[in-house]
Amino acid sequence: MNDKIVERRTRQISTDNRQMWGDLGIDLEQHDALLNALAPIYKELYLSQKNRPKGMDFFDFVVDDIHGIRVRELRQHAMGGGKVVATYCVFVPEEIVLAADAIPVGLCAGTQFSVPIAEQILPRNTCALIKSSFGFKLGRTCPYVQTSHLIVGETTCDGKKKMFELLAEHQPIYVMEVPNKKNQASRNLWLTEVLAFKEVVEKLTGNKVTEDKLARATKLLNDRRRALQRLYNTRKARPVPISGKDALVVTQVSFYDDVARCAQQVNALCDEAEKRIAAGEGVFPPDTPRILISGSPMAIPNWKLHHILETAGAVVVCEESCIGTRAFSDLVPEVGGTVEEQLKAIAERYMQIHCACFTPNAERLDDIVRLAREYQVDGVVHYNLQFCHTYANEAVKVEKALAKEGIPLLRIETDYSNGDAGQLRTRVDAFLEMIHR
Ligand code: BJ8
Repeated sequence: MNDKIVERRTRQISTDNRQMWGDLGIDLEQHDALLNALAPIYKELYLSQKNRPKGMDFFDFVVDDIHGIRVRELRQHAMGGGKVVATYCVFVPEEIVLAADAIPVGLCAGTQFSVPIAEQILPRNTCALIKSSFGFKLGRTCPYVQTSHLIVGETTCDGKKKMFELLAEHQPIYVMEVPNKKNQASRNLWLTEVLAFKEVVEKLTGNKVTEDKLARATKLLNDRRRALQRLYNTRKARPVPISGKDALVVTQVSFYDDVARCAQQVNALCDEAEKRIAAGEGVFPPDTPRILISGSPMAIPNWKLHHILETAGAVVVCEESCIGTRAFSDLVPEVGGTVEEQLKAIAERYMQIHCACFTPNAERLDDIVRLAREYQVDGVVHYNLQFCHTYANEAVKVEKALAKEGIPLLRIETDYSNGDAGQLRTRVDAFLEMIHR
């Protein structure tokens, strides 16, 4: 399997995909370098794991072919007159995009590769997620960005919203205003934003968002959320049937794969994981220290912390993150009714996302404590991207909330580079030793 993947990568780079990437305006030389770097990392971090569920084959294939088939699908959709709408945040209501027959695709970038080019323009003391996203556009190395007709930004944090102003010089951008509070006035503002977004998407696509289409899109996205909820539930078992690294990549893939196909594949993986649980089988011994990671999202291919933890003798059993529980814990009520009634239900659901950009944000603290209990964790690692001030400041409250419950916490602040991997490993080792005592 491992060698086949590397072989396939080489073949793809040299054949038909290059034509497509060239047509999309991709910088082929840089792009080759990116893909050539990714394949051995995946092989080392992922394919070397023991006793992986067979259902991971699909996700291995999707990552192996990360800029291939899925981009081709989006392109075919575009060539048939369809639109592709790219997003950077779980606040953008994908129901509306799908209901207008457009395809939503999550763009959040998780690689150091695109950071240096972004630093030619953005301040270096900007979070890696913002720099990586911006660098992909500037360097023309992401076919998903190149395929999209509209990028939807949001006003969640200052770094992002100012980056979107710069990104708008390169690609059409629409920015949704996400409020900072959760009172009634903020909820009204958000509903107005959701209604306005529907108009924008209808104008872009030339398609009306109807009651039936919106209800169908809601069900489709809920099905994917239900599948991911089911997967995360299997991680509550002891021994755990799937590694944290594998669960993380499944969630990462769900941001850009076809919604229905992804739900189906996640459910197939869950069938297998549940059988493992029934048979008492797991990927790590039952007494392996169990870790909840909480904090900034880990966009693909950001696997650094999971890898360090899982090669240091722990297992990650849950991510309280937007590439984790915040993405799928809440369903949109499938209430039906008029378009306005459905949009109201959609707006309400999105306001339940407890991003650190909100103040106050006590619900996130409650979530972290609840998840720590539900997943029976031995410790929490608070993951903070450097220069992300919202999560860094909120970590103080997370620390207090966990201390009150007697749950050990390790606070990590890092970026996408590997420069601090040794130091992180030392801190993780010390944390795990402390948990063991
Ligand atoms: S809802 S977490 S996906 S904004 S890490 S860019 S906050 S400086 S990613 Fe996020 Fe939406 Fe919130 Fe979720 Fe800014 Fe912080 Fe960087 Fe961040």
